[in-house]
Amino acid sequence: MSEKKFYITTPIFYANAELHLGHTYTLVLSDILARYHRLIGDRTFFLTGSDEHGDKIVRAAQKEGIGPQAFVNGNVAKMQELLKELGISNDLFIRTSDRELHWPGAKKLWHALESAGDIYKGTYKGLYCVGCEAFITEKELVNGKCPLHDTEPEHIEEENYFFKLSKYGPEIKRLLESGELKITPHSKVNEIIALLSSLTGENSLGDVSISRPERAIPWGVPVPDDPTQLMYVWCDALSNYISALGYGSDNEEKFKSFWPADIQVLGKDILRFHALLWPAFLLSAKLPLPRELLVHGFVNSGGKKMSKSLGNVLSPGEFIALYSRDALRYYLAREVSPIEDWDLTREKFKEVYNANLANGLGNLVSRTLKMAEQYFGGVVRGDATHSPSIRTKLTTIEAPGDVAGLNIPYIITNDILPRYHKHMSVSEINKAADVVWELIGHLDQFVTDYEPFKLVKTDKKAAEAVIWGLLYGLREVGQMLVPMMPDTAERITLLVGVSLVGADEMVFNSKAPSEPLFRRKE
Ligand code: ME8
Repeated sequence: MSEKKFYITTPIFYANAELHLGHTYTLVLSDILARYHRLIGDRTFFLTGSDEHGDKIVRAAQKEGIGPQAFVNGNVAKMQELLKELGISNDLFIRTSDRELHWPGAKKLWHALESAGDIYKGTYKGLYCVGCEAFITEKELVNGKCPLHDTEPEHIEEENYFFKLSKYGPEIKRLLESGELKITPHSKVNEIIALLSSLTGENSLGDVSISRPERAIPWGVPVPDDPTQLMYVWCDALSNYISALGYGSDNEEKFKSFWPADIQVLGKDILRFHALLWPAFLLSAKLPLPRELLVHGFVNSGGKKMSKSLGNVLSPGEFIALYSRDALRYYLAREVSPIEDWDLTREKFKEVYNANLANGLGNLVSRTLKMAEQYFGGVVRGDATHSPSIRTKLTTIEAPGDVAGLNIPYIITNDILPRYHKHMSVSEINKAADVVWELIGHLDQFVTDYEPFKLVKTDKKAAEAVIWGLLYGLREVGQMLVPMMPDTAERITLLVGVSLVGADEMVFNSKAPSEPLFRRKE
């Protein structure tokens, strides 16, 4: 068991509508990594939450004819319900409207920037996209509209507090280039450095407005010592990553023990806030920077980024209801690239489900367990592996051992488990999932090669060895699926069952499933 800590965060999602498959991807990806790190014994803290302030929320609430607090409460309840349905194992759900946990942290960060001499008052004149909750330049517009939200920005002229982002440009560039602030995929580093340069034409940035005048509806964290201004929603929102750990609100025990974040997961739409603004705030406040930003691509729908504003969303609930949460988690873990954009269609989902879950995994589990029950009453002994040819085929089954700190006995020989761990440790969850399905493929091949259903009539001992090998492999599959498909992992582990584990013997006490793990969809 390792002594390491692992702090992982997702962005906090705007509480202006229900979460869709895009957000679901971020959540599932992060959850898989959090569960993996718990599995290998890391002291893990997994944070997600909701971003509840800003114009976007106020306007959406007005449209529904209710106050912003009641409005966000309703949406947050739905978000939390979805997290449960997806099996998200977050340790905390932070809400930016939480005055006890979040506000003190946001204010403490503001004070820290102020003490560093990095905040000054000025007039902001320019364009603002409410969809992005961000100022936007003429250069970024496409046909006069924000390309992400397809809406025209608003002209704004107002008095704001500004933050000296320009002061931190060179240091951020150095941190990005040296990898001290790691961005995955690496290609994003160049993109951010190019952006950094383009903003001023040299290697520094302009300054940014970090407050908005209080409006008719005061909805946001008040700027300390100036009640006429509210913190700009990104300044408020980014501080959630530390306020959630008690920064500013308690004795900061948890903050000291978990910060800096090991991985901050986010979509590429908000990379600039996390790779420029957030590091600059932290540098100004003299706090350590996150170790890694893990940036994933977009889930598209009809060729455009799936988004509430564009109205082209697919709901995760639909897939959970029709298939299961593990089927959805499987798809997100294995069938999409964490880096590239991808498009989801209902047809593709069904095809993959039938091929890899109903047929691939589900079929192997049912077949193996039925044979174990039918031929051996479910009790399959390890000493049956004495049959030399089968033993060779399984290759060198070692005694139960310790792989990468996990007390999981390893079958197979080849490098399945080390490769699985290698991919998981660098967040390549789709490649790690491929390794699991590679093992499933080996086990299928094993059935084809040895035909235990025939062998049992001529050499029962040999058939037992084959089935023993299959159960051993399935146990391994179950272990590797713990982070990705927790329900399925538990089910497989229980069905395979082990009653005795010794140095040279492992006796399975298995039972056949009463119904298929994944029912085929026609
Ligand atoms: O930006 N494809 O919140 P948000 C992939 N509150 N991921 C997607 C996606 C898509 N089509 N749509 C959304 C905010 N996401 C701010 C964040 S953090 C301090 C504040 C995911 O509700 C992706 O992770 O718009 C993206 O970065 C995030 O949801 C944006 O969620």
